[in-house]
Amino acid sequence: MQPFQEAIVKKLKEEYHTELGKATTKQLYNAVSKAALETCWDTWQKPVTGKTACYLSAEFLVGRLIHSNLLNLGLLGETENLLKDAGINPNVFEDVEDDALGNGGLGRLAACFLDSAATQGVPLMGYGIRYRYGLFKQHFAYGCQQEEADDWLSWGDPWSVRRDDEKVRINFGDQSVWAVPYDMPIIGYGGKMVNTLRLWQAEAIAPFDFNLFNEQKYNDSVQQKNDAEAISAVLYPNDDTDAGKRLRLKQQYFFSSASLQTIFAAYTAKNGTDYSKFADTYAVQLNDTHPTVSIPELLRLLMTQGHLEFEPAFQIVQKTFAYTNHTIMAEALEKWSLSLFQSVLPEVYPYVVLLQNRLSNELVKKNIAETSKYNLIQDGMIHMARMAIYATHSTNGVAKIHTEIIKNSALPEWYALYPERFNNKTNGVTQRRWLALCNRELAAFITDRIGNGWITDFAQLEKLKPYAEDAASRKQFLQIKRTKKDQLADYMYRKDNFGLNTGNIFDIQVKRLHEYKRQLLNAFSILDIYFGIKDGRIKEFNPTTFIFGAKAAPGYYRAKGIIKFINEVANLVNYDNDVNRKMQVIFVSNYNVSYAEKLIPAADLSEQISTAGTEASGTSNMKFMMNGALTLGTYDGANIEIVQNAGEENNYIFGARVEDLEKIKDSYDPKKLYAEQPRIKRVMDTLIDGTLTDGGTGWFQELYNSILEGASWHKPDNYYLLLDFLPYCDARLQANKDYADQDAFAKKCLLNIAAAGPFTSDRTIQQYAEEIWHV
Ligand code: OAK
Repeated sequence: MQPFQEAIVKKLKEEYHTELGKATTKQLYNAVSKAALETCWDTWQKPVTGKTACYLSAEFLVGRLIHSNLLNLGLLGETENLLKDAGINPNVFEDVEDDALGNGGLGRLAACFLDSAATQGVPLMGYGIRYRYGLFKQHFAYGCQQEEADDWLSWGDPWSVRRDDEKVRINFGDQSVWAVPYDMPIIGYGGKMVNTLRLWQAEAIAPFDFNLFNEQKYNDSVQQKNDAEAISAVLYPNDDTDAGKRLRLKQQYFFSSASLQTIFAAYTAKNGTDYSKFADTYAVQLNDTHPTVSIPELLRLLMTQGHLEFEPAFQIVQKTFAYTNHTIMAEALEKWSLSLFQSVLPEVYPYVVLLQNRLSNELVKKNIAETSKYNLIQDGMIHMARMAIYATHSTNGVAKIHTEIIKNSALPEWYALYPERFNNKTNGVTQRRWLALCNRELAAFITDRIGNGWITDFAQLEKLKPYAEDAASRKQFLQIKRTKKDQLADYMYRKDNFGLNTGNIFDIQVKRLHEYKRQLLNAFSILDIYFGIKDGRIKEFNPTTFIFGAKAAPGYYRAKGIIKFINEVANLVNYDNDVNRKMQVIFVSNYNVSYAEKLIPAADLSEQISTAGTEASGTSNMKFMMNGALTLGTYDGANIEIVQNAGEENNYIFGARVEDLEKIKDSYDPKKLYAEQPRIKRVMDTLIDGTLTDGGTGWFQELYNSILEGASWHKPDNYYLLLDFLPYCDARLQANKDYADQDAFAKKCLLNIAAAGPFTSDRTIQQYAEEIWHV
């Protein structure tokens, strides 16, 4: 046995009094994880020298850690061999639930960044919240989403180390709590660097009141404990929108203050009260506006504990912080009511006023009289994005088009004021998880041809380009795709009890459910194909499985209606013997990181169909690309950069562009399209003519109205589904037709993989490190 294998056996014996053949999955998981953690403990504990970057984020969607950590430590093979030799399925850990401490794109990006930084030797610390319950688990009842708590701790938490000695006190207007850190190792590939993700847990200062207990006031006796623990109890399930709730503001201040207090104390312990080097010691990146209250918090620390005047404190703050914007959706630009902010954070509010005063002076000096779009405090609200732009040295978007939209249409007044602050950092994803780990067959295929340097230097993928011309490589690629479809079929059968037709084209849209992402457009187009096949309008059609995966925010009425609609479309299609040899529609339940790791490698077509100008970047588009799926998408977010690099001719781009929408937005009339295009009318009418049923809820009628009539808060068809409908159907049918020549299709796939080099988060992190953090 290898030393690591022995260490696992020893752990099982010492911690659980058991052995390999007898241990439960949970025991195995904990023993392997703890043994692995010990192998990198010393590296982890080495103090960081030089400047440290800190990534503050309300979400870190790390996904299951055991496989990625073993891969990065070079221990995956040994572990799997040990399991196999003991007669244990090496996939046992697939039953271990994900820790889902994030909603979607923003949280998963944070996790990719941590992996990339540790791999490239960038000292990057993550700071966030240790939610007791992560994103809800989803299942369907009669096609409707039902939510259930995500009790991720039931599997144990072997990758975290509780640090009682580093807890800090957090003061709100109406309560004080402890923030207790749980540290997780972030192991770089090769194990040379181990960074830290520190997640804060809220706990009561005095967990129990004995006097109240003696008076038999049992609920009151634990009131303080419950109120404290509520702060880190649950992840808000809203993606891209903000609820504006008191507890949410408490969460934000809770982890922001805990993180800044720690950073501030560490600096002071090392350098005393000379704060002139603070911004050369720490760079702090704000992952969207959720941690923006860190700005007045650092001002407060510098001025009260550091005894600085406001102006020098402001200079340090501005040099330290940088801000990333992840959406231009108006409803996601965070605002807090002044009265709420003052009551929750009375000690912080004065520093917001100081910031506002400084801004006001500056606007006067610059002769800007119209200040309503700049004021941090305006009409009884505090505008967090404005604060984040004003008090930092860098504001970045996450794809080229997104950054341009920020500068020219979302926040042009700020761009006019500080053009030098705005910059782009196109997102990326880690190829360790999203290729090496989730698609080992394709990884081996690539390594066989160009060596394994791509694992840490993704630009090397370019060397794969000549193999697109190689018939044997194309054939082998297609075989791998088929293997991944078969593996997905097994997994899906276990999770959802669906039987997949693995000979079909796999056309996949997986992402949070949102109107702007247009899952409804996808469903409409599926119905159009369905009717087309039934009516004989579509004669040749390569059998296709259409797969959806998406969670809707529990309070998002329309999104839930769209889920129900797609499930009804699935029933219609799958039970219709006229078409179900040609098409299959599937909505997987509880789509999450682990499901994504199975779905993405099996895809032929990657659905990226958001309305132009709405998806800031998208990151699944990159994961699909590196797994050899072709993008069927709009000119939006990072799709643009993807197809520019891989060749538009090797992907399927359709629909109105931002410039087109700009021109027609005032005259757009979806009713006209509905009246003039029978195919549009036909699919729209399924919402109201009884073809499909919403169970008497009124959901479908409301969706129908939202498109043709609009609503009090938006114009009809504000995401232009009907405008893009026919071009989308055309592009989709073209892709379907092209698939008939599988060899030619495989060539396009290989060209996409070979062009995926820029979309690694290693590149993104390098750019943040060089251009923003200077580490
Ligand atoms: C979530 C909450 C508030 C604001 C933004 C988000 C979010 O997840 N945005 C997403 O961020 C991803 C990473 O940058 C992008 O790829 C997505 O396009 C964007 O919607």
